[in-house]
Amino acid sequence: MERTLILLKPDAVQRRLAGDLIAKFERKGLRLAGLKLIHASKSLAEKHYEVHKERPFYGSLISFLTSGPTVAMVLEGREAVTVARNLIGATDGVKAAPGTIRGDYAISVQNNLVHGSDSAENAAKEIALWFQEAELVTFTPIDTPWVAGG
Ligand code: DAT
Ligand code: MG
Repeated sequence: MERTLILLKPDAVQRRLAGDLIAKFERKGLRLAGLKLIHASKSLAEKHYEVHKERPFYGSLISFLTSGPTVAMVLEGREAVTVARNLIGATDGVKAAPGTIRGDYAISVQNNLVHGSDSAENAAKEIALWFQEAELVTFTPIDTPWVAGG
């Protein structure tokens, strides 16, 4: 089973979409392993987006991620990274396919509501950045045989 880090970024919380977006991931069959509301510090945001440090939009991206509370989640399931990225859609809301979160709710590139880890390796790093080990819970939902199949 794989884990991924999902952030419902400040635009999602401000627009009161957090509940709807959590539901989309749950409905697909991913299970929550961690969940909290957190107002990211500058240092946390900078570490999270460190890979984009040299990009022209980096400053604006950090201001955005620190502008209000974020819902941080760890989701678990079969190929959780790929499953979540497919649900989230392309980076630019204009290009994201209808049916995806960004395709249905976003028209911006920066204010695109959700972050999802792009590999299992980056997921492990990002989870360690946003969560303490003690904040993560592993359990087996009772419908697992029905959801995960054979
Ligand atoms: P994603 O969030 O789809 O993984 P990314 O890792 O390439 O996209 O970029 C991280 C975030 O940076 C993205 O969610 C929005 C912002 N961003 C990316 N490209 C941008 C651009 N050309 N202009 C402004 N913001 C951008
Ligand atoms: Mg990315």
